[in-house]
Amino acid sequence: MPTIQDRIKEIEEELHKTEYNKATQKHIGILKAKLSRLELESLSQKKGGGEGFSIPKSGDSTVALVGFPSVGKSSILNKLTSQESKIGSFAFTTLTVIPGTLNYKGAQIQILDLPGIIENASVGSGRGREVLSMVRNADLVLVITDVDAKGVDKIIFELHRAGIVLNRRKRNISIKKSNSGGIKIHKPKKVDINDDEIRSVLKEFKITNADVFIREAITMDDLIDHLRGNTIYAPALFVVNKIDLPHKKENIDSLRQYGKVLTVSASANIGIENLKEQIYQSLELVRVYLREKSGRVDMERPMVVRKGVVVREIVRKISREMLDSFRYAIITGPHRKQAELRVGLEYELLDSDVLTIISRN
Ligand SMILES: Nc1nc2c(ncn2[C@@H]2O[C@H](COP(=O)(O)OP(=O)(O)OP(=O)(O)O)[C@@H](O)[C@H]2O)c(=O)[nH]1
Ligand SMILES: [Mg+2]
Repeated sequence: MPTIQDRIKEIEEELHKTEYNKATQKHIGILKAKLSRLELESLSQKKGGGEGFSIPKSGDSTVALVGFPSVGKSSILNKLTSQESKIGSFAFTTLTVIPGTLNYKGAQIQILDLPGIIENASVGSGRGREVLSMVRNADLVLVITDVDAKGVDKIIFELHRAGIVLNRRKRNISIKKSNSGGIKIHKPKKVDINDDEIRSVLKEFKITNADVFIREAITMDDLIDHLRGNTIYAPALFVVNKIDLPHKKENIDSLRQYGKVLTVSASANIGIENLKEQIYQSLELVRVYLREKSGRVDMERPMVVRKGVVVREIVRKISREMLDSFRYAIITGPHRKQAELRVGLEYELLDSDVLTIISRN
């Protein structure tokens, strides 16, 4: 009997052979759905190994450095932080996760230098599965290559197999299973996959009775990622290191299809400040300053939180009691039109806001 790995390989080969067009869309959808299910099965068969290295999350957010061996991940970590991860001219210099901290604009950003990943990492080559499970906890992924800019498709493939999707957001899909009545599909016109295609993918996930609500334009991949469950959607930057070496511009440009591309040289110290700024911006962090009772504002130590944060989350972080006795908050800040805003718990904060919390008694 063929093993799960054999079947995965077979489907991958067929996918590779099949050209994508409107006529093959359904067929490809079914293949991808099958692949997704087999991968889930193979993950659940393997016990252990997927636990990850035990590095506690620290700081305001976490960034993972992912790439093939020897592209310069450790060199980049060392430039971004004051960490000294070992650098070597041979592959697999880094054998475990080395964390460092980037202090930037008041934020403490944890950077994880991971061992180089290789093909089939997600199915257990090297310590691949552990590396990938660390990536799942990251708020931002930096995919690192050298100036050859090769292999990014393979890295994206391995990440996807491990349930990590880069630079694509979660779509508004919900599926309510029922006991009878077949598949009912509710979707807007702009959805470019037809009911027949949707049904065949659902069938691969053994769903035959359900209400499917699709509320925006989606692709087949979005549907499969939803059905697979447990998918992590992370923003990513593509960093080309060793730009001090001779290189072909078109190789680097070819990476732009995946997302924002940055060129750096860790050893020649090129582009590192820009990389810091881009990391900071991609994390969409917001600094909130607190005005103490005395009226003093501690400009040295802002609270650093994700964009979209509301007053409630800040107050909650300070203390439970503060939340219980909350009356209102006063906001001032450079991005506010009014001099002073009086707001409640559900009000969204902007970068550089100064917050005064008014409590009962
Ligand atoms: N020319 C050049 N060489 C670099 C640069 N950055 C790193 N290197 C060299 O590339 C080699 C690999 O660097 P590492 O930082 O150890 O690479 P890594 O990605 O951490 O490798 P693994 O831990 O094995 O996955 C070393 O010999 C570095 O000196 C760079 O910007 N330019
Ligand atoms: Mg390394």
